[in-house]
Amino acid sequence: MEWLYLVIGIAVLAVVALAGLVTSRTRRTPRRTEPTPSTPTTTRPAEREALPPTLESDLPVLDEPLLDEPVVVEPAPVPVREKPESTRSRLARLRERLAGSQGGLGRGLLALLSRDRLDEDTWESIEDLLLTADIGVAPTQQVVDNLRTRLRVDGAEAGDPRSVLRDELIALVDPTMDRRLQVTGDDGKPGVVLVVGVNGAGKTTTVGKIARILVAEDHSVTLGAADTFRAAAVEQLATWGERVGVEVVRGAEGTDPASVAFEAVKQGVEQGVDTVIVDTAGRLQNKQGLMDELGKVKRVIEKQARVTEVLLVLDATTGQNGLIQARVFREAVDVTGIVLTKLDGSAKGGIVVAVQSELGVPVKLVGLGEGPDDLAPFDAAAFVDALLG
Ligand SMILES: Nc1nc2c(ncn2[C@@H]2O[C@H](COP(=O)(O)OP(=O)(O)OP(=O)(O)O)[C@@H](O)[C@H]2O)c(=O)[nH]1
Ligand SMILES: [Mg+2]
Repeated sequence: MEWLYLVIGIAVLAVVALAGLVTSRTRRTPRRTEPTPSTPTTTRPAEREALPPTLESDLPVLDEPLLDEPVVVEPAPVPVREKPESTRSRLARLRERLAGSQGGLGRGLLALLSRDRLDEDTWESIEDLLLTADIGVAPTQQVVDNLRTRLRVDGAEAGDPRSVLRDELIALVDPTMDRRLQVTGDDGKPGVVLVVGVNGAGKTTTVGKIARILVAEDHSVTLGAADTFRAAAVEQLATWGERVGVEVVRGAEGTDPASVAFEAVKQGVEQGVDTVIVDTAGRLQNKQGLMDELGKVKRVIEKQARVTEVLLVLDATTGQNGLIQARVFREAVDVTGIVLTKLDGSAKGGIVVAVQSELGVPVKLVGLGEGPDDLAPFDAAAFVDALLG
C-alpha cells in the first residue's frame, strides 16, 4: 500500500510542477506586441521624449530599441518655418532681462538721491556711478548739473527724486530720435540694410534676428553673405536663412565682398523683395584697408539700389572702446543706426547715452541674448524704467 501512496504523491508533485511551468511561460509572453510597421518610419527624438513615463514602462521590452530600427530617409519634407514670438511678448520678456542686467545703477542712484542731505560727497558718488556705467563724461556732467538744480529746491517743490531722475535720464537718452529701421526702398526697389562692426560684435546674429522679425511682419527678405573671409561665416548666415526661410546669396571663400553684396542686391531687385540685408566681415577700425573696403561695398551696392540703413553693431560689454570704433565706422560708411548687442551681459547700459551723444546716431535695436527672438527695438522710456528697476 505504501508504494501506492508514494506513486500518487509523485504524480501530484509532477502535476503541480507542470502547472507552474506553464503559468510562468504565459507571464513571460508579452502582453502586447507592436506590429512591425510595414513602411519604416523615422521616430523623431522629440516624439519619444514626449511619451509619458508610465506608458513607456508599460511597453514590452523589445530586442532592439525603437531608435535602432532601420531608418529610411524620406524625401525632404517641405521646410516648416519657425514662427517667431509675437512682438509684444518678445518686448515684455526682453524688458525683464534688461531690468536684470543693469547691476543696480538705477537703484544706486536712487539711494544716493534719497539721502536727507545732498552734500558734495554725495554728488561725487552720483557722478562716479554714472561714469562707471559708461554714460560718458559730458552727459554725466549734464545730468548731474540738472539734478542739482532740480533737487536743491526745497523738498516739496523738487518732487520725488525718482521721477526727477527718470525725467533726466529719459531726456539724456533722447526720446525724440527717430529709431525706425529704414527697410523699404524707393521706386519699388528693395530697402538695403548694410550691417557693419568689429569682429564678434554680433553682426551675423543680428542679421538673422532682423530677418526673422521682418519675415514675421510679412516682408520678403534676401540675405547677402558678404563676409567672405571665412567659409564658416557664410554657413552661419546660411543656417539663419534656412531657419527663417529666406534666400542667402553667397560667394566662394575669398570672393570680393563687394561683388557678393552687389549680386545679393541685384537678385533682390530682380525678385522684387522688400529688403536685402548684407552681412559683412568683422574688421578692426584701425585697419585702413578694411575700412576702405567697407566704403567700396556700399558704393557698389548703390549701383543697384540705395542703402537705406547702415547699422553699426556694437558690443555693449566693450564700454568706451565702442566709441572709438563708432567714430571710424561713421566716417567710412555714414552709419544711420546702432545695434547695441549683449546688453544682457553688461552692467553698462550707459553706453547707449555715450554713443548717441558722441555720434548723433540713434540706438535703434538692442540685443539681449543669443536666442533668435532676443532682439528688441530700443525705447527710451522702457530703457530708463529698466535702469531704475
Ligand atoms: N549674450 C549675447 N550674445 C550675443 C548677442 N548677440 C550676439 N551674441 C553672441 O556673440 C557671438 C558673436 O556673434 P556673431 O553674430 O557671430 O558676431 P559677428 O559680429 O558676426 O562676428 P564676426 O563675423 O566674426 O565678426 C555669438 O556667440 C553670438 O551668439 C547678444 O545680444 N547677447
Ligand atoms: Mg559674422
